[in-house]
Amino acid sequence: ARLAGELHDAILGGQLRLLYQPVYDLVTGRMHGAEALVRWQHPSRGFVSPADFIPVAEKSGLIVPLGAWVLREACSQLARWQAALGADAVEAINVNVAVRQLRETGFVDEVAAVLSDTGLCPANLIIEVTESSVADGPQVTDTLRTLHDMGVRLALDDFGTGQSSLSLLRAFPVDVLKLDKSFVDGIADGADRGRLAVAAAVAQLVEYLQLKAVAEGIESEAQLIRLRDMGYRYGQGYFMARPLPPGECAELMAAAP
Ligand code: G
Ligand code: G
Ligand code: MN
Ligand code: NA
Repeated sequence: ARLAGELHDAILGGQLRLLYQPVYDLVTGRMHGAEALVRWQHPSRGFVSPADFIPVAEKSGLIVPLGAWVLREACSQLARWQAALGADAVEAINVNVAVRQLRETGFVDEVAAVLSDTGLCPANLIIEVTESSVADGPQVTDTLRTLHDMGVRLALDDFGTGQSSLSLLRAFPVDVLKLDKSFVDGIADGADRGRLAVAAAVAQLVEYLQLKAVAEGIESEAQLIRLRDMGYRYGQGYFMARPLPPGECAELMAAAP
């Protein structure tokens, strides 16, 4: 409760920051986009990890104003990058959206307003949702369909870890599958045939369904090569880049091949 109160002040008081982790095209080596990841610089507690405060924000409902701030700030940042470096320098911004936000009746209007205010094309925005939020119910499914029909792209985050991955793909207009890091770990040593099989099956599924595949949490060149050979066109991970402040991210964009 204490943390929730402080989080409320943090949202209003400008203690939140966004870092951006590049998403690379593994074939061309170009930066395709970046995922916005929120950070909280607390005045006395110091750095508070999103792994600690996002669950608090979800429980208290503060995720709604917090998420609204993240969405607007991330889209504004992409618009600034495109204005400074050209629209070809970076195509997409990935924003994590919690199920509580998707349940709000005003969410679609909020997205439309942010796109209009920032001048972004809907396809520039990739909304990341988890499998459990997609399975929340008809209202959330409706919201996701409306966003997809507007041209906003939808990514299923942490893919492969949920319960009902395959049936979800038929019920919901997904554009991007993000293979969870747990399947990427150890993929180059062939440590675990089960995880390897999931990674390969997801790559095939993406090809059949004509989606985009992003492999998350790539930490070595051997993993990158293995995943690219499996058919993963896009990847993210510490091997390429950590989550970065916007200026450092822009330097990597400007230095693109
Ligand atoms: O950046 P890091 O790996 O520490 O993030 C930890 C968790 O917090 C991840 O599950 C990530 O998806 C989540 N997260 C980070 N930023 C946001 C955000 O802006 N909104 C939501 N809903 N989750 C976020
Ligand atoms: O749940 P979601 O996939 O949105 O969370 C992404 C989280 O993974 C972020 O907290 C980010 O900091 C973290 N992350 C990104 N790349 C790597 C990586 O290569 N290794 C590890 N350990 N974590 C990563
Ligand atoms: Mn994510
Ligand atoms: Na993930």
